[in-house]
Amino acid sequence: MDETRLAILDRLDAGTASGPELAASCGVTRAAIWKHVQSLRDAGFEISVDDEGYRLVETPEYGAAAVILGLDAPYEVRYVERTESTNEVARSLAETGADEVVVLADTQTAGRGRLGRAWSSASGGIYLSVLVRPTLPPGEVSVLTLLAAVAVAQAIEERGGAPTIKWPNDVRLEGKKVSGILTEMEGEADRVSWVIVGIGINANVDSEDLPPGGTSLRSELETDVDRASLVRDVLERFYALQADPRGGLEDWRSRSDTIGRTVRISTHDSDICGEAIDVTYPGHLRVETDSGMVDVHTGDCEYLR
Ligand code: BT5
Repeated sequence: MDETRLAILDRLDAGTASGPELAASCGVTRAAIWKHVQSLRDAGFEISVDDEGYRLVETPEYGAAAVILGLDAPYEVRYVERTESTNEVARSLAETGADEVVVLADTQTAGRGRLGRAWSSASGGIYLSVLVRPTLPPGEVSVLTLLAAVAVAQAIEERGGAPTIKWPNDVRLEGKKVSGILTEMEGEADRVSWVIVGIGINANVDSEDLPPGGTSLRSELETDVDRASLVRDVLERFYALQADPRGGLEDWRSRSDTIGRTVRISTHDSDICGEAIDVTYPGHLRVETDSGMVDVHTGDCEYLR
């Protein structure tokens, strides 16, 4: 959002302010303030004006403006009410050279899971894709999936839930999937060009409308969540966790419901069965099998016990 508009919102968030006061603090004319206030109204902010000045009456419930207000991470946020897949929108932005952009949607018409699977994306959920250009080597990009899962889990904890994480990408409540992550990347053998971390969270949707094994925050917390605040929280945590990915892995381990389980991991060419012992950097599952220790890079994990 335009810097002046953000400054006006910040100031009005603290209380009523007169036109001259806003003009002085933003370094623009009163006429310019008036124009910015009109644009903010167009973006969904209800701003009243009387003898004392401008007053912020209501902020939009959801969308870019609602998320960006008070966001403590350097992302640009773009909102589309409805799109095929936020990962696809982010991909087109990546191709134009964009960086640190978040694409957010209220609903997706062709939401994607891994390996071409579908992601159910009813209105009321959270569907976002973070486009980043990390300095990580390509082989370490998978850690971003784990950090995103930690960010989502921590944000749910903040709202009273007790989530666990199933390797590699499921955040669960009561053993049911409440969030999934799809990380896509482009680069060369030794250099990452861009990474898109797509995060779906079943927020204010009914669990009956989800595929079997899924649940929602509405169903588990028995209340609707403020989606804008939840998105902000996830983005801030995801950004902060990237400063210390190995430390983030520790946060992942402490929430894991995979470590210690007997698992079957289906990879593209084989099934690996054994006991999940640990997750090692950048996110490989270490499995003790009958024929020795195996570090699995990716696959679908099924709990046998
Ligand atoms: C995932 O795949 O869990 C990754 C989901 C990523 C979704 C986000 S939304 C924003 C961004 N844009 C996109 O288009 N995608 C990303 P996977 O591990 O393959 O799990 C997919 C499986 O989970 C499906 O085959 C279903 O069984 C189940 N599933 C589908 N939709 C679900 C939902 N909303 N909640 C819980 N489970 C679901």
